[in-house]
Amino acid sequence: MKVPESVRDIPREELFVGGHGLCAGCVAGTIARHLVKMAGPNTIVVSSTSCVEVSTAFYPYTSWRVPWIHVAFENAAAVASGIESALKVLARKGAIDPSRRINVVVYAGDGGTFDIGLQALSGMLERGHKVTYVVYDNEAYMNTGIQRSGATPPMAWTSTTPVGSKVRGKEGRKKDIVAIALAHGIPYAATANPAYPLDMDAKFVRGLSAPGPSLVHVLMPCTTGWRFEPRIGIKLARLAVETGMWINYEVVEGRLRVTTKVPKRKPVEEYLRLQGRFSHLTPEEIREIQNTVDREVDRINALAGEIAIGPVAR
Ligand SMILES: Cc1ncc(C[n+]2csc(CCOP(=O)(O)OP(=O)(O)O)c2C)c(N)n1
Ligand code: SF4
Repeated sequence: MKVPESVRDIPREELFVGGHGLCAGCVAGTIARHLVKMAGPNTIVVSSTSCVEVSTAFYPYTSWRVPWIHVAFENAAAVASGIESALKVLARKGAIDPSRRINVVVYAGDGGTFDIGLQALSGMLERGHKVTYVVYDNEAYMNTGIQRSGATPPMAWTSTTPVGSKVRGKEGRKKDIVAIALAHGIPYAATANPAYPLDMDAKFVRGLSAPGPSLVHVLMPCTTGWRFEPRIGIKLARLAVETGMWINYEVVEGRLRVTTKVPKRKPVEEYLRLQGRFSHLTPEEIREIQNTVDREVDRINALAGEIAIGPVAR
């Protein structure tokens, strides 16, 4: 597996194909397509119940041209652990060629990862299974009607965080899933963003090549839940990075490196104003979000040991 340096290094073979039922403009399909391109045909994908699960595998059809298994909402990492262990046993018993490399990958939503699947994920990371866990983060439980998850950002509207004069959308912060994963001492964790496909694909390869468990946390703009025009999904993903709402970084053996540097940031308002889920925000509330982002940028810069993300250019 080669870390891609240009678009020419991205394999042409399509292992995730169209004809699925994801919404027009859904970026989850784009991420899945890149993930299996990088992993290649010798890959087993595990997906818990989510938009991707229900939309890409309605019997008797499937978009996956690699072995794929649907599991319950809460246990994708446990099933992936079992598959990885079974492959080891089969190799030891000579039932499969021990030199054959087979990737085990989880592709799951934020609800199935940050919340209900968290204990299965923790067990998998703690036991050290060589599995690459990719979470596509659309910041809510979209498949069942846009309920808030532990990944929903502060003040976002969801169907369970309604907006009124007292409650202003989601209360509290977004869980830091990469920090949670790193607390298990895993060799590789990263954040990625589909507007930067080469960077994202390189992280998939590094995760797959890591000597133990790895986690890649990918931002996934959702036209239906975030309430934006389907054609601007990738534009929004890029704006998330340009405003500092999302920072692309990786942590290899405990060392953090920012992979998409942003010398001058755009104000968060440019990102928020394009999404219906934030349309209720007052200028004061937008300033509050800006302050939170500024603090997070300072924290990541400190961990990176450089000013990788610069100040807001006004
Ligand atoms: C134990 C259990 N509780 C609830 C559900 C209903 N359910 C199915 S998918 C889903 C939401 C999935 O959210 P997420 O993982 O964020 O993926 P997305 O739908 O956003 O792609 C829920 C609540 C379920 N299938 N099993
Ligand atoms: S609801 Fe969102 S995540 Fe689900 S298929 Fe539609 S755009 Fe994709």
